[in-house]
Amino acid sequence: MIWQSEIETMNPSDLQNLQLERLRTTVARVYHRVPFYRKKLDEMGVKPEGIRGLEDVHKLPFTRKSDLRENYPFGLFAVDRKEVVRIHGSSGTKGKPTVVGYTRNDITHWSEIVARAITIAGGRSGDVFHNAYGYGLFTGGLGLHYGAERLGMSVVPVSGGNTPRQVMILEDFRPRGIAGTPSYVLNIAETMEQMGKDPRQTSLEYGIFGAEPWSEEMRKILEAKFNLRALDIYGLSEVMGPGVGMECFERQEGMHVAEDHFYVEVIHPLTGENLPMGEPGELVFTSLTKEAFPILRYRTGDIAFLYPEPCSCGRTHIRMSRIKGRIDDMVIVRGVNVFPSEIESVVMNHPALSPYYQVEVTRAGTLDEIAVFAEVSDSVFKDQGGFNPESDLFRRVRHELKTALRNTLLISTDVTLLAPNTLPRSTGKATRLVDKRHLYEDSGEGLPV
Ligand code: DLL
Repeated sequence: MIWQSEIETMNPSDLQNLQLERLRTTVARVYHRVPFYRKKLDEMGVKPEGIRGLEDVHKLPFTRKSDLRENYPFGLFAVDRKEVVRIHGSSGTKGKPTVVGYTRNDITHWSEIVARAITIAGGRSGDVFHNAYGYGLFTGGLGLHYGAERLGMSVVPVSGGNTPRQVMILEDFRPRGIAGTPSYVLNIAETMEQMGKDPRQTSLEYGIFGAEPWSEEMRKILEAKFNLRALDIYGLSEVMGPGVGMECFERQEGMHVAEDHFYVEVIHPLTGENLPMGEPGELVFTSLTKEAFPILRYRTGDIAFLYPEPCSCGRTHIRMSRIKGRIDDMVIVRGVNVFPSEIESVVMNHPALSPYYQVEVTRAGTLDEIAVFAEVSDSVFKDQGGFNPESDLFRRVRHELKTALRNTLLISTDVTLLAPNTLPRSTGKATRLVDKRHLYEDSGEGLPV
């Protein structure tokens, strides 16, 4: 079955008409059912009837993560709680999670969107599909699961963790496709290597990787290690979950937004103004079909741009670039903006390093400082007969990494090399940035308080 190819190749004016009709329904829905939105729209003098063209989206208020927190848990739901058949939440590293709900129709739509996304990535009905995204409040596991089932795949719901067992299942069930965070799937490859197995010998042909920023260098490493094609999937619980954007197998450059269900904008993160195509800024989404948790102009905090030109794959849905990072993860070092993904590219390009790194941000007085921790590769470690940070080779590698980071990021960083297997391995979203700035805040001395 080819998934809804008419929708994906719809001509742009028909697509815009469909979006407008759905936008009007969504605005009316939130106006009449969600007091939070009614109050906001009234304050701004916007009535649902005032939405006449797609450009009127700019009249609508933004929604922020703090709005979800303030209405925790169910305050932004647009249906009676009894119509909600599923509840998910964001990872919620800071305090309570942000909670979202789905009606039966929402789950049907989401499953179809994900089925389409898996197809875009090269998946087919009948494939065995190894789903290593975490199952639970996180949308990754169940989101991919329902989509894969909808497509008619044999889904293996392994979730994240217990990696040696994952290796056994990969070998025995012979899946064509795998889904998981790129950092966790890399961890599976490393575990296979430690078990004396070659990840290139698995049956995998494509990987659906997302839920965290990952670089082109990480893509090359995953593709080489498993001999598969690695494709980027984007999504967030507040807007739906995985499947909001999906990179196509054919072009592998930019993610097609499921535009029949989501309206995408890119804005300047400080002024809130809309930016032209091609210019990076903060992604903003409005849901067009959701019933339980419709959302207007959600500020994602994710940085990307929209491609102005159509895709050679033939799909007309707009492409967003891969995510450079989250605004919250951006560090400003002596006036230069730095994202961990830029550091990832440099570390992964160095032949003597393994693809594991962590970035620590500290504060000296009023200035932020970055320290990069990276592991040397197994082969370098073995060649040197162990880990001696003062050996000529390790000194040279450290110097080269420092220079490459300075040339790319235009700032100087502290670099520490580590023995293989020192940094924590991820089973879900990797922690790339360890922010210790709060420890330095009130001292005024640049020393931890
Ligand atoms: O991470 C949904 C998801 C599951 C996407 C599985 C893809 C695959 P949340 O836990 O709500 O939802 O986190 C959403 O993760 O705002 C981004 O910052 C980040 N993120 C998601 N996909 C990507 C990606 C899921 N492909 C937050 N590249 C988002 C970079 C991503 N960052």
